[in-house]
Amino acid sequence: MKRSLLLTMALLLLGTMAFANGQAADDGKIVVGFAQIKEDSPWRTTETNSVQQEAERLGIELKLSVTDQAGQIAALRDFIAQGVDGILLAPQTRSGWDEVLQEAKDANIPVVLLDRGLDAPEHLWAAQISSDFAFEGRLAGEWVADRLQGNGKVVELFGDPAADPAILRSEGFMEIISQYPGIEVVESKTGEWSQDKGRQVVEAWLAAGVEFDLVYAHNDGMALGAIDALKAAGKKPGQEVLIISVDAIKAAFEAIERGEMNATVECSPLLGPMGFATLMAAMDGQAVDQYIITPDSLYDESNYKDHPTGGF
Ligand code: GYE
Repeated sequence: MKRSLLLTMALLLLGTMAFANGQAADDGKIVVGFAQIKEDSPWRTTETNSVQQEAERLGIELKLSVTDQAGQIAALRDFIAQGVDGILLAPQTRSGWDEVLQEAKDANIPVVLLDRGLDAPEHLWAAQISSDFAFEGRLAGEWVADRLQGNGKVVELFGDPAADPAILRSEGFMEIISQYPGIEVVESKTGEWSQDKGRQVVEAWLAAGVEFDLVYAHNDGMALGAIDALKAAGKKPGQEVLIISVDAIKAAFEAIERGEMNATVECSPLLGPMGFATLMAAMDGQAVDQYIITPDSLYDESNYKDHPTGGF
């Protein structure tokens, strides 16, 4: 009797310890939460797949949440309450993260940022794995200056004015374009990273009689929307109006092949392997680089066939 009571107590104590230790009384599997952004963008689906595939390959249990930023903050709190071992976060916008990141830090759960940066202090997150968005913007700017020979009207389809890659892609682009007084950005508006929204914005510009020689879109999805709008208005995208964007998804390469689009700056969504390698090192207490930058190149009509996978 006494012995079995002792045993029960010992088992209960062990169970509590295991829970407090973040293993959530599971079978010892590593558990990782991924707070992904809900967005109408094929790029993002490819990134989610990359994370899921790598979790599967490593035998890690992945808790996936796909929401807007308010939902992402709630998901992070949920992951913390469940005692996950680590967190991957694709922050929708730059601001609003300090409090929840502090909560993760207090719970000893490392957070690795995937594909976007944020403006919370660096000690609150372990690493950021992304492209260099200002560099992408500069690559686009140089291509535009060259193709327009220093003269022309540009419209800009902005990602999300509060999102890190959109802000930096615009800044990098303007850094180059501002050196060319003959190039004017006549309109700039958000297409919310979405093909459908991008189409609507360009339709409205065309309806209002805005004239432009080139569309610079912060992602391929919005560029494809611009192509839809131009075609519907009887214009020839890729010829009468040049189209350049960022991401290098397969559909953009197909549009270049059809002659409807001119260029796209690569931005890899295949961040699963590096994301988990970094997160697991951080979980292990190892020092990791705070910024891990994936290299990008520009693809246009002249070299798109050289891309190793024909787009993402
Ligand atoms: O370019 C875009 C997506 O954060 C780098 O977000 C990412 C961007 C990507 O919606 O297509």
